[in-house]
Amino acid sequence: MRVLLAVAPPKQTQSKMPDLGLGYLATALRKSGHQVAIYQGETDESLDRFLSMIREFRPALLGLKIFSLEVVSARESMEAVRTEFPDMRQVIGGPHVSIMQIDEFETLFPAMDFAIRGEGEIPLPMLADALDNRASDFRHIPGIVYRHGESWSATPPVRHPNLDDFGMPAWDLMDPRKYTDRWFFWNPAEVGAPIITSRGCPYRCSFCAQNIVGGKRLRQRSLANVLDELDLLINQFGMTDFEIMDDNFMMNMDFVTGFCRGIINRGWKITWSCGGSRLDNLDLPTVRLMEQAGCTILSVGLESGSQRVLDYMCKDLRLETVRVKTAMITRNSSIKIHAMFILGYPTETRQDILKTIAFAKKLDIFAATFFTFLLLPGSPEFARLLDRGEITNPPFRAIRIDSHIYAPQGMTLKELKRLYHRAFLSFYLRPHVLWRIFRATWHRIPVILKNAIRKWHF
Ligand code: B12
Ligand code: SF4
Repeated sequence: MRVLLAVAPPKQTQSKMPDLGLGYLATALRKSGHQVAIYQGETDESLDRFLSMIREFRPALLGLKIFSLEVVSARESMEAVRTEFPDMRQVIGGPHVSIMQIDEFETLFPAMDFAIRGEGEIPLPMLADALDNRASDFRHIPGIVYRHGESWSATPPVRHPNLDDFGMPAWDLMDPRKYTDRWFFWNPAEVGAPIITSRGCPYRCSFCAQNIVGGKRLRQRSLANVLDELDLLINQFGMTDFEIMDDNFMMNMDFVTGFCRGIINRGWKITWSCGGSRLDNLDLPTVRLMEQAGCTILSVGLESGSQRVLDYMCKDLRLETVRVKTAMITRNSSIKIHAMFILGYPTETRQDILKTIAFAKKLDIFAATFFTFLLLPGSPEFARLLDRGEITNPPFRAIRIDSHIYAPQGMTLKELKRLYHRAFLSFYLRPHVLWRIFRATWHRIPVILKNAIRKWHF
């Protein structure tokens, strides 16, 4: 059967890189003999363009990936598809779908036929096979939500223990050379490919929904399997830069050292950055090895400069550890640290936020990004606020990647926004910081401008 896997044309957010989840699903579907295309809308792409892609490819099944930020655009796209192609079956999946309760499906996504919660590599091909065979019983498919008479039924999701069995994402369907809008804008490489070496994370940070999506147990791909994927991306697509998208790449240090040695031993002249990592386990010899293997950027969630708030977040992190590890990396290597902080977390006071800003400025780091707490379902904190009656339904229409929608009790949104702007301005408007950012980015200015003009134009 022909299956189109897509992220609905996002009006709010942007997919800046090939979507690994869709790539893995495409591989799984192909293994079962299905024909697959991937459509990844960008902010500048409209519903019309999405519909014309569907007209052209004529899928029998449309699979949509939904983040909480994209609930509204996904619903609108699904309704438009239902109107124009009433016979096309629609299945939804992805982070938001994985955390939905069964009674929410009908109201949030009335145009859907099926949903799959959790990992889709096993259930999605089973669903496509069942539809090919005109089956009407879906009980054998794990993680599926399907209509059963007048109501919806669901089966429990699965997490497959051996990630190597999934093979590699279908790179031929999402050529990484076409994605020039880098996540780290100061990244020296013009293009790069994301890879994910593990799924799951045993930590329990209260703002994070990953435990529900990837699970609490770390599942690691084998080193050979990961290095084979790098080999393919280097030799078939000419990639020389990679973004590791694991939740927590530094969890299994044996894997990290094996990964670095694998790169060095093969003589690959590549660079790579790490999208999510904790620094707790990192020591100096490993930092040096990582630098030698091409690591350029480490992005770390430091979240707060107040130990009380870190503890409230269940971050399991000491401020002293952060100071020591960031200094160790910056003083002994060329690896740039990008730190992420959350401002306006529940229970936070103005003093806590000021502590975070001061802490960020004192650290030995290259860049910082400040977010205000984004109310996204799936995290323990979201559930806690609902329980306490502090929030009601998620304000999906209001949520944007850069929106400020929640302020802790005792603080107004206006005040929080002021502190947010102050955080950025006081961090970046320092001569030595401006100079080092300029030095790292000047050669990318044409690409940054080109991307900005393209977005502004649409
Ligand atoms: C890499 C990553 C990113 C990347 C790339 C995102 C992308 N295009 O996939 C970037 C950096 C762009 C990003 C951005 C953001 N992310 Co992010 N991201 C991740 C991360 C760490 C890994 C994603 C990944 O590759 N997983 C591995 C693949 C294999 O899994 P997957 O993509 O989820 O796909 C599987 C299933 O979901 C399912 N599936 C997926 N799609 C479909 C479709 C169908 C039809 C079916 C049947 C099944 C199915 O099957 C797939 C294969 O198993 C996850 C954490 C996690 N472990 O999932 C957070 C995560 C997905 N991100 C999250 C968030 C909050 C964000 C941001 C809002 C952060 C921010 N404030 O900027 C933005 C918004 C993104 C957006 N478009 O809206 C949350 C999502 C919470 C939610 N309720 O939606 C997560 C869960 C982490 C968290 N903190 O809780 N992210
Ligand atoms: S924020 Fe990072 S360390 Fe914490 S639970 Fe989520 S993935 Fe794990």
